[in-house]
Amino acid sequence: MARSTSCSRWVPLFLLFIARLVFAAVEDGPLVNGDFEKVPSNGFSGVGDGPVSIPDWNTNGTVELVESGEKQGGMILIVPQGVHAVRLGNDAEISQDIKLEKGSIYSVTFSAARTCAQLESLNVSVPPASQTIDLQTLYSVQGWDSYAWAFQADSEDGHLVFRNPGMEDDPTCGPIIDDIAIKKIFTPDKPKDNVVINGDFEEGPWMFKNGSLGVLLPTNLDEETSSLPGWIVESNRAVRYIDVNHFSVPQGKRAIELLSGKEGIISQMVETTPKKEYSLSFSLGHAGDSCQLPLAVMAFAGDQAQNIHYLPMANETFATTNLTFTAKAERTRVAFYSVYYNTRTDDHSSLCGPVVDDIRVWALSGAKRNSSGVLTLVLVLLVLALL
Ligand SMILES: *[C@@H]1O[C@H](CO)[C@@H](O)[C@H](O)[C@H]1NC(C)=O
Ligand SMILES: *[C@@H]1O[C@H](CO)[C@@H](O)[C@H](O)[C@H]1NC(C)=O
Ligand SMILES: *[C@@H]1O[C@H](CO)[C@@H](O)[C@H](O)[C@H]1NC(C)=O
Ligand SMILES: *[C@@H]1O[C@H](CO)[C@@H](O)[C@H](O)[C@H]1NC(C)=O
Ligand SMILES: *[C@@H]1O[C@H](CO)[C@@H](O)[C@H](O)[C@H]1NC(C)=O
Ligand SMILES: *[C@@H]1O[C@H](CO)[C@@H](O)[C@H](O)[C@H]1NC(C)=O
Ligand SMILES: [Ca+2]
Repeated sequence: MARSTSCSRWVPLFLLFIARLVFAAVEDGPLVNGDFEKVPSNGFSGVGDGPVSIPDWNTNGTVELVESGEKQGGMILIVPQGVHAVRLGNDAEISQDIKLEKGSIYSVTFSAARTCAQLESLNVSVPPASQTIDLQTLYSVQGWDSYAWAFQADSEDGHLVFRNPGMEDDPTCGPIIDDIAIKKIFTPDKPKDNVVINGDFEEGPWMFKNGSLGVLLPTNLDEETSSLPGWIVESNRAVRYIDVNHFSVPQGKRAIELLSGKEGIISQMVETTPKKEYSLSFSLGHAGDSCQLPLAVMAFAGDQAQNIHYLPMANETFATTNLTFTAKAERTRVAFYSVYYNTRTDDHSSLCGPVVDDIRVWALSGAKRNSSGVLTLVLVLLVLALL
């Protein structure tokens, strides 16, 4: 009797364990065969001769595995990492099922290269969410870049799809994709004495340890569904998320490098009290990527806009700047863009720019004095009432 009771107590636990096994959401990091290096059933030998089946991926349309060094029409194909990558022909797609936590925000990181010199783009989706990422702008001279796209999981059963929406005359054109990873994004709590969320940029998309180009964050106007929690990229060009392993970062492990002048804007609406005076402070520096000087940002806080130059100093890679503003509303826009359109001194074509990090906004003590004044008044009134 006692035996069966203890047994029946264990059964639900066991079922729960099984359920957890079955519904275990995808882990942060590379997707299964996300680098396309897994050997197909008939080997890599057929690579270059047209469509092959790709382990762990579903395909539709002309999907090819390509090999680094492979030539096509006199052009050497670019493989971002390792030896193999995948190319999507006209209207072709690859997809993979992923288990998700319903309601959570995820960010997908992937590398992409365009092949023929024309408009190329990629439609990345986890239906019903989707975004078309424009591959027209080459941000780095290597010919490929990493991008991040965020979505909110609509159900536990996600279906990640990369589709080439293009319809080119030359069907061998079409983007190359490689190194696909995913990360569940969490929004950090609002810090004390600072109304900026994720102002240190430590929370963001998956980055490969050896991904030396950083990760581009394309336009994203939805602050609820952002690879960079708290922030939106409100311009039509991307900004670059950089890490301390490959770039100079002012604070912690990660920061933002602003690219493309006015065409790369990050912003956040922060909570403020109207008429209160605030200070905005941030670190401004260089990424250590031989970016052509001068470096400067335009910083906005409410109706204040200030052009701030980075002055290279002996052995520092950044300087801390602050400006004060008076809030006009309960939400104040804080935004940054690069004043100049910078490129690297070594190749004169890779885009680069100033680095911003450690962004803080806090109410100045003057305003606190005002509230303590109110407190004193209340105390005086209380004392008077008691008398
Ligand atoms: C492949 O794509 C075509 C055109 O988009 C579509 O009609 C077809 O249903 C797809 N096939 C599969 C197996 O998804
Ligand atoms: C991208 O793909 C999704 C899912 O297939 C589709 O719903 C969406 O309309 C596509 N977007 C564009 C711009 O083609
Ligand atoms: C990057 O790391 C992956 C996995 O850790 C490895 O397979 C790949 O060869 C590395 N690439 C470079 C360029 O170091
Ligand atoms: C910067 O310079 C100062 C004085 O010249 C020196 O004490 C300090 O160690 C240097 N810091 C770094 C990071 O090199
Ligand atoms: C703001 O910067 C000025 C000099 O740039 C400095 O004197 C001042 O202490 C700073 N204020 C705060 C609150 O950091
Ligand atoms: C303090 O309050 C007074 C009256 O409400 C206002 O005029 C003043 O601007 C406030 N000072 C600050 C620093 O907000
Ligand atoms: Ca940081």
